[in-house]
This record gives sequence, C-alpha cells and structure tokens, in this order.
Amino acid sequence: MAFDNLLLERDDAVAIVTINRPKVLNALNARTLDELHRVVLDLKRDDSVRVVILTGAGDKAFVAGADINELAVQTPTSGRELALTGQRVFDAIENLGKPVVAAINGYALGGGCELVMACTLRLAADTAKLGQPEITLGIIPGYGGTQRLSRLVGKGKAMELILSGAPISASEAERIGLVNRVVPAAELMKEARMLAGQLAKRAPIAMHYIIDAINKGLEMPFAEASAYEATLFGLVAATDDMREGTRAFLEKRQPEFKGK
Ligand code: DAK
Repeated sequence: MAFDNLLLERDDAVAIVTINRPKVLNALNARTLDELHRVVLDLKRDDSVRVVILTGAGDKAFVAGADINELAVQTPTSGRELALTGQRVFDAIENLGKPVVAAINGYALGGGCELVMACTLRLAADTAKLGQPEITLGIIPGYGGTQRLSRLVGKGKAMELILSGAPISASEAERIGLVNRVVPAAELMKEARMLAGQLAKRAPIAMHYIIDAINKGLEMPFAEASAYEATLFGLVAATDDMREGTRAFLEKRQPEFKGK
C-alpha cells in the first residue's frame, strides 16, 4: 500500500504506523485522515497483525492537531464531511479489535490528543505535551474530545483542559490518567515495541473481546454491560486458545495462542 503521509512498517506481528508530515508537526489534513482510515481497515483484516503502534515522524510532535490551513477554509458542508471522515477513522481505531498503542513522541494537541485518546493504550515521551487548544481558535473539539477526555480523566479535569486550552506535561497527563506511562524520549519506541511485543503474545480473540467489552460496556447500563461481558465470556470459552491457555498453565509451559 502506498501512502503520501504515512509510513507503514512491520515487526513480526506488530505494525508500526507513522504519521509523516513533520514540516507541519504531523498536522492532520483530509488526505492523512483518508490514509489512516485505509491503513486501519487493512490492519484490521490482516490476521497476521496482532498489535499496532501509532506514532508521529520526527522528535517534536505526535500530531499538532487538525491542519489549520484546511480548517480555516471549511464551509458548513465540507466541515460536515470532514467531521464524518474523522469520526469514522477514530471509531475504526478505537474498535480495531487489536490493541493500538499510541507512542506519543511530542505535541499531541487538538485532533492529535483526540487521536491518542481513540487508541487503546498511551505511552508518552517525557518531552510530550498534550492538550485541547481548540478554544483558542474559537472552536470546540470535534473528533470526540469532549466525550473521550471526560471518560478518561473525569468531568472536572476535562472541563479544565478543554476550557483553558492550555497544554499539560506528560507527567501531569500520567497523573490524571490521560496517558498510561511516561518514558524517557530516547526510549519511547523501544518501550512501545516491547509493550506491543508482549501484547502480541496474548490470545487475540480474548484481547478483541476485552476491548469490545470495555468500549461498548461503558456506554451501557451496568446490568446490560455485565450481560454483554457474560456473552463474550461464553464465546471465548469456545476457543482453542482458551484450551491452550489453561492446558499450558497446568503443564507449566508458556501458551502459544493461534487466534482460533
Ligand atoms: N496545522 C498546520 N500547520 C501547523 C500546525 C497545525 N495544527 N501546527 C504547527 N504547524 C506548522 C507551523 O505553522 C510551522 O510551519 P512553518 O511556519 O514552518 O511553515 C511548523 O508547523 C512548525 O511549527 P511552529 O513553528 O509553530 O513550532 P513551535 O515549536 O514554535 O510551536 C506548537 C509548536 C505545537 C506549540 C505550535 O506549532 C502550535 O501551537 N501549533 C498549533 C496547535 C493547534 O492549535 N492545533 C490545532 C488544534 S484544533 C473537526 C474536528 C476536529 C478538529 C477540526 C475539525 N471537524 C469536526 C471538522 C480539530 C481541531 C484541532 O486540532
């Protein structure tokens, strides 16, 4: 697959997608969103890919938001189309059914912060800065930021971050639960690959259902979500991987999951 604004690399079962517009701090224009959508659908279908890492090119930015050049000339019609495209991409990432690890190598602002929140797990370089500066442009977050941020860090912190527009440091983001872990910038990709490598050994169907149970369950009343969890447990109990996992424990060896 050829892309103008993405790089795609494979390391065994791990796919590494790099947003590659470093001259504009990897800002998201419509083409980049289209390419992200294409790559995500492709990685979803590819059973040999078990984990995805998403990062930005260069050492300054993950993604410094929507491309403000494009944003400045949106009409109501094109804005609606862009919103629908963005929502499709972010939902596809959130519901890929495989873990997507954001390796946040610098600024993750606006749409960039929204993009990392759509990922399954977030590792941040100690130099990263995260925030929702839309208010400073006279707009509001439009790729799910108001919703995903309040679910991740709680209503009070989400209100503060989105209303102030001020970015926060990686360590503050870790403290409030916006990122899972902060690592030295020079170690970021090594740590991300290590985490992805560990996840790639886990049972793929169980990982898929865990992501699904948490994402969908959070939108349901508790009793309904528990029933959904029970159904997914029933399905996972029918897999070869469950038999392999339990047998390996009893035989005191490492399991080898096949995703079946
Ligand atoms: N878009 C376009 N170009 C950008 C950019 C962006 N978001 N961010 C940076 N650049 C460009 C700069 O213009 C500069 O270009 P040249 O001057 O070299 O040509 C180059 O990248 C390097 O940036 P700086 O010179 O500014 O670098 P600094 O280190 O001085 O500052 C910075 C780094 C990240 C603090 C600064 O670049 C900055 O504040 N960037 C903008 C951050 C921002 O406000 N991002 C947008 C947030 S709003 C939508 C849904 C969602 C959204 C939009 C629509 N719909 C539903 C339709 C999302 C909106 C947002 O993301």
